[in-house]
Order: sequence, then structure tokens, then C-alpha cells
Amino acid sequence: MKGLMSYGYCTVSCTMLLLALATPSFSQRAPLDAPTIACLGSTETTITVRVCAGASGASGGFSLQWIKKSDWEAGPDGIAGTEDDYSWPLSDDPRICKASFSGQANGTLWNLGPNECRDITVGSLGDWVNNWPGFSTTCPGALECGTEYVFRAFAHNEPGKGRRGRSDFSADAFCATAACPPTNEYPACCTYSQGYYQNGNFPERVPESCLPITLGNPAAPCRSLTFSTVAAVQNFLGGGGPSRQIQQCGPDRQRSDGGTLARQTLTLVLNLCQCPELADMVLCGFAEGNTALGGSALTAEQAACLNGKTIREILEAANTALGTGNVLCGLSFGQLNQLVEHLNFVLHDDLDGDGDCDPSAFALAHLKRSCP
Ligand SMILES: [Ca+2]
Ligand SMILES: [Ca+2]
Repeated sequence: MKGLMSYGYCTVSCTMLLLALATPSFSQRAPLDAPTIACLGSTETTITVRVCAGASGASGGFSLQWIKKSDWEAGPDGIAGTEDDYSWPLSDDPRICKASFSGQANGTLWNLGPNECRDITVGSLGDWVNNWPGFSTTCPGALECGTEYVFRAFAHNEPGKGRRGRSDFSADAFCATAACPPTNEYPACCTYSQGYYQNGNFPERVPESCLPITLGNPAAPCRSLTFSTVAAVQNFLGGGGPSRQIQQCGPDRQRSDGGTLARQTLTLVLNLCQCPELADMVLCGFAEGNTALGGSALTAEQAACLNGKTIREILEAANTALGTGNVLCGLSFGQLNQLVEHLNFVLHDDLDGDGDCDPSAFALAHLKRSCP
């Protein structure tokens, strides 16, 4: 209203300026043809889509966006049953994942000719980060299993003065990940926490048949701890402290009992003693940028190093770290502790109330009988 009210006081040049502001399309470049998207296939954690340029091509590259269909159904306000349902949130909404494929980087693969296509596997884009010039994404990690997603794309501005501008969005494409694995992917047993085993009112929670247990390097008395009684296990699990190498020798102030990592490792030994099938299960699906282990995000090398390791190997690695100070895959002690703690919770809760323990979100994403 303010603009309209002041209109009456305008000079001629001012009027032309107002007209120009009101009709910005005069100064915009003609848009490129919108790309199209097709679903090609999916796994539990990935969807491969084919993005094709229109007849105009997409010499500046393109952008791909995706969102969970349930979020798209709720619309920008995030509430189902309101007027904005079945539409995309604003483009800076964190529910939208984005990948950019710039056609202007050196060595780019993303400058598309007329009707040219590229296949993009969303859910494993971490492998592409820093490997394909012009590529970047806000969501390098895995998709959720058994979940529908909505995809859209647009062509970037054509490079060069007076060339065609960014296209409209493509039509929405609806693609789903493969169904979640049946629960018999996971053993029919439960894992328990440090606190559960530690509770001295329930000595029967620590089976004597699992004893004795040695942590660290059994060949080095200064670098190991052995537990022969239930009381010794429960007493130790009551403690904590910084995770580090065990040091039983030397002056008191240099000594360490391994801290929290030693407690989580002892808990894992008890869990595997009661749930031996778990020991053969395999870590999968880690990718560069993954923050499941807290601290700093995983590097590509760390992710590749973790993928394929069995829980038995992680237990061995935890004892190696406690005995020698060397942590597998270049992880920090804190990241290894977080991993072991995740493993102690993989079958901890009865999520669907049927009396059996169910896989945690971490287990669904990162623990399988064998990696795909
Ligand atoms: Ca809504
Ligand atoms: Ca259950």
C-alpha cells in the first residue's frame, strides 16, 4: 500500500522505475526447458533417479532436490490437514535435501546437451563428494528403508551473457526405497546397557558362565584388567571417566582403568556372551560425512574401513585400543566408545510391544547379516 500511496507524487522517471520493479520479468532471461526425472531403481537405503535435460539442454548443469513424501504431504507448515498440504516447503527448509551439479566447474560431467541424461544414486552420494568436479550436496547419507520420497530438478542458468536462465522445476517424481528388512534379519535376543548390568540389586543379570573376562591386552598385565566375579564386574561398571589406554602400572596419577570405553567394552562382552549370533553381524552403510559416531564426521577412508567389519572385530579393536592405545580406522577414542555404545543398544528396546527386542535406528542403518 505504501508504494501505491506514494505513486501520486512520482515524476515520469520515477513511474518508469516503479513499472520496472512491478514487472521484473522484463529484465529476466528466458528460462531453459525444465528437466525431467524418472525413478530407475532402489535399495533399502538408496534411490537411483535419471535426470534428463529438456530440448534446450542444461549447459550450466542442474540441481536435484528431494524430500520425504510424508513431509511433502504435510506441506510448508509441517501440519497434516491444512491448506498447504501436498506442496514443497520453502527452498531453505531443512526438510529439503539438495544436490548441485554445476556445469561450469573444470572437468565437469554435468553440462548436459539437449535431452541428455545423468543417473544419480541418492543415498550414497557421500562417495561423490570431492570426487566429481561441480558436485555438492546437503545430504550425502543413506535414505530410510520402506520410505517414499519426492524428487524435483531444475536446470541452472546458462553460462554467458544474454543466455537463457534457470528453468522451472521439473514435474515431481515419486520414488520409494526398498522395504525394510524383515526383523529376522536380527537375532531373537536382547542387548542391555552398562547400567542394567551394573545394578548390584540384580547380580543374576551378569551370568557367571560369561566369566572370567579380560579387557585390553591379556599378555601385558599393566595393560589389562580381568574380572572373575559378578561383584567385580558390577563394581567396575559403576565407574566411568575419559576413554583411554589401560595403565595399571606406574605412579597413581598416571594410572587409568580405560574409562568409559572399558565399561562399554565389558558391557559388549556380556551382550555377546548372551547373544552370540550378533558377533557375526556386519557394519554397513557408513559414508563420508556420517556423524553417527559423534565428534567429527567420518572421512571417506574411515567409512570404508568400518564397512564390512563384524561386531567381533569391533570388540577385538576395542580391546586393542584399551591395550595399546591404537584405535582402528583412525577413529578417536570417543568415536570408538560411541560405536561400542551403539552396539550395546542394537537390540535394546521392544519398539512394537510384541515382547521381542527390535533393532535400533543405528542397527537398521548400519548392521546387517551381510552388506549389500
Ligand atoms: Ca500442512
Ligand atoms: Ca518387538
